[in-house]
Amino acid sequence: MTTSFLPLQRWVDDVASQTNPDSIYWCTGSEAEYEQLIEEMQTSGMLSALNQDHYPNCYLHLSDPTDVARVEHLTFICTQSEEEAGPNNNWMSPADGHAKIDALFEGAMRGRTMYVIPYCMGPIDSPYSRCGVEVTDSPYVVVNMKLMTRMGSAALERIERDGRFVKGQHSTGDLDPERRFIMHFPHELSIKSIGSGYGGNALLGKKCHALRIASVQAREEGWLAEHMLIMGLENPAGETHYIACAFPSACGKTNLAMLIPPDSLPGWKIWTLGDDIAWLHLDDEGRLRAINPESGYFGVVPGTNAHTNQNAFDMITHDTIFTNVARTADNEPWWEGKMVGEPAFDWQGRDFDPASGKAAHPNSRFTVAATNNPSYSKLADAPEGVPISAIVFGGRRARLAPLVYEARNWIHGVLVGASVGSETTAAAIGEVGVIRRDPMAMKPFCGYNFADYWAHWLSFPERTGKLPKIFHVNWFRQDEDGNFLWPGFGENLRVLRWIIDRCENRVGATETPVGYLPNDGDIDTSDLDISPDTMRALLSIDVEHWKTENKHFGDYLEGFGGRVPEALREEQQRVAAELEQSL
Ligand code: OXD
Ligand code: MN
Repeated sequence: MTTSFLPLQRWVDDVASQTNPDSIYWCTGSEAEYEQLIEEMQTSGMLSALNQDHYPNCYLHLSDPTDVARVEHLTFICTQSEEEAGPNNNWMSPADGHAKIDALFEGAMRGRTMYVIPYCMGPIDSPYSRCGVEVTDSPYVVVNMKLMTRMGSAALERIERDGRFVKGQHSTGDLDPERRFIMHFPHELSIKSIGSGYGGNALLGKKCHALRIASVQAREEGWLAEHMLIMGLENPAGETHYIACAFPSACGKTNLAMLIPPDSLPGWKIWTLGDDIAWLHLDDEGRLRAINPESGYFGVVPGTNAHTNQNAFDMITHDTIFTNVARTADNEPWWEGKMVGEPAFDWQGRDFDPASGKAAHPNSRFTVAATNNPSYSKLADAPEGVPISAIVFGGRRARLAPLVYEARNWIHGVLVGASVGSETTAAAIGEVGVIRRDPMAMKPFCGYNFADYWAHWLSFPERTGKLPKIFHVNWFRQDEDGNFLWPGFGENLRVLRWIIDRCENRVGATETPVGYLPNDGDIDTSDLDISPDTMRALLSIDVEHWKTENKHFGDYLEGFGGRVPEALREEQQRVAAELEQSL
């Protein structure tokens, strides 16, 4: 297969003459192709089969030990002016970016096959979907892209029809962290990534295209590309509400998206549309609708068990690619928090020795098609997406944020989203457990200046009066001894239920300077071992702490200079003044 679409053919030829692969293979996306690649990778040692009796069609890939997470310090946005990329991004000029990375691509695919992967982010027949083509020398990338996106012939046909696509050029290079870069050229609709085979750096449809490049396109075209899960909540009367939730990496988005209702909430059902990315558009009636551009999950494995996420636990027992997990003596995948079995070999393939650290890498992953998920919603394939009733922000905050609160209006909601902060996790290289600011959970993923991004968010009320309400949740609040106050997981549905009740005006709330809080008793705690005092602690606001936080956020805004939208500054100052008065 090649293409009749000349700009694509020319680009593929150009990449080939720069990188010198031994051969070029155009991916069709067929099952036979997937099986063939899996076979070849087992022969080359890139994959090994796991216990096929208990984990049919499951395979393990162990990556280079220096290549286990996204590398934000090596990720660049290349635009003419540095201001356009903003203080939230690493910047390089397009000329410098191309020159630096092109030198590394010279001859990089020698001795390898170059795979051409046409893919479509979103349902093939959706007007909201966008296509791309990734060329890569990694068969691991091809099989992951097959699980994560709609890739192959149908995507190529759409590209030939649309006449446009995002160009993604990837090579694992020599995996030397000194020669690793992920560069984005938003105005050329292109991405170049070299030196890493790891998920977010190498599966270019995901963070690079569906967030960094798409966020720029979304601003130009009037929509939003967000780091959000999409889920449907069906109540016992059969009404379904859809919500989109943004949390920083590894804060439980996958678990929330697949939540299993607790026994105490009979008749409720949860439907998963996506666990990581949402593209949000206004429809003809002015309602915000969401599609998930992906069609699979690249989830964090450690901590997945029958209690935390039964759906994920079941879904990864077949047709799954594991990366950097440990293995048991009978060749089953194993990870910390699995609760069954024990490790015999660690994530580097060595005999497991607790003295050498964890058995599975903390950022080990599963890649699996979304249709494997028992709570998969067929509407994930609906070209028109689903209407969104609420947007929910959240983070890991031991002390500050209450279990849930509602923003007063859209502008306040933008402030709530912009001030999201969270303790860092293993999803990116760097220190774990320190608080970092992660506006809208997009710090690593917004392809342009945050100040312009907030202005874009703030422009939505000019276009419609039907925007969803905005909320903030915190499942991670702790007491003085570091114990979590809220049980989390399935019980989070109790909080989501309050959110839906607020959207339907079925329940009141208490107004505070930081937003609306649930009234005593409005979050159903029946059958939960949680005292009224603990509930009060979970919903309390420490005014002094909030004043400090608000001030820090004001200082943070200063870093964006005169570009910060006035409405956002005013909102931050309004909250500051009200906190002052509330003493
Ligand atoms: C992810 C991330 O992999 O956010 O989804 O790091
Ligand atoms: Mn993510």
